[in-house]
Amino acid sequence: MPPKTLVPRIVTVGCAQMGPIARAETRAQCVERLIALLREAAKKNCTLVVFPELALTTFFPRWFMPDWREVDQFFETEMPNAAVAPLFAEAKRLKIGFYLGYAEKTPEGRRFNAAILVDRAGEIVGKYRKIHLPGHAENEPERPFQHLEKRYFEPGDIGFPVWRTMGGIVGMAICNDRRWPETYRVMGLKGMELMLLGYNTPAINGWAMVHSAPEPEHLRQFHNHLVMQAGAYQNSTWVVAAAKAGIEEGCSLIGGSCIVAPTGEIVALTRSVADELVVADCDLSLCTYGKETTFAFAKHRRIEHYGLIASQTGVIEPPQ
Ligand code: CDT
Repeated sequence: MPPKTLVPRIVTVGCAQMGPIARAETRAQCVERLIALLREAAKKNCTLVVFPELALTTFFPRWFMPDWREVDQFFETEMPNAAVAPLFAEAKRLKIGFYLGYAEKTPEGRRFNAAILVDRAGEIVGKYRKIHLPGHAENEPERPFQHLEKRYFEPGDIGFPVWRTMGGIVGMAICNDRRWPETYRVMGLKGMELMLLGYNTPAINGWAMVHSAPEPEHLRQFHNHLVMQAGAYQNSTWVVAAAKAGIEEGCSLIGGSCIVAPTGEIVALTRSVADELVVADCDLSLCTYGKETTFAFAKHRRIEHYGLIASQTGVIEPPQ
């Protein structure tokens, strides 16, 4: 039998890292920066651009704010809204789809760390709400800075959907989600070919500082890439991850935004901790090899032994 030829399915994706956003920076200023990245992406023939987590504001969970009215200034109550309308309009004009992370407050007053997927016609085709919220819920003044995502957001309530759009099967995740193999596997089981993700990762772990167990900065970057390369390989999917990077309000955020191929190899990587676009021609047909061989789930998974993963949260050690 002659070998089957895989027909290339190329999506040219831009990974749009942002440098720091100051607390005083307005939505309009952020949107101007996003539009500049989008225009650069258009010149490089991108049809899809990934922006960071919470791309419209500074990473506000670093501060304890007892007044919820102050907190709410960082949230969007509708999407799109007047502030982001120019981004939607420019993306539609350029026929570029995009992923955008932002803080969402629902009409019922619920708060989520969210991302939307907008197609090349400017329509919102998907929404994701961050499931794995890191950090803590109470003020911990001994830390050099707070990480209060557990205070300001509820865990996402819409699971890990995927969408058939822009030529492939696309999933979304946000920052800490990338550290959990379950994130990739749930979407991998839905045939995901392209995972889009934004992140804000402090270069130091506040808890580690307090507990005299500082984690060297190079390990923060190593783990950033390690988890995404593993997730991409083990699920034979592309992963596109855009950071917010640099010194933001005195807090250093790692860069290292990247595009990872289904082989687990990084094929594009930012060099700066500023606004920077990197691009890759992501051939979605390259997902087929892993999905039909080593990670042909239907052939090789042994779910009769995996029950614990979805029935037990923490560790239960065997008796002494
Ligand atoms: N934004 C976000 O999820 N950041 C976390 C920081 C973990 S350290 C408390 C991350 O996983 O990168």
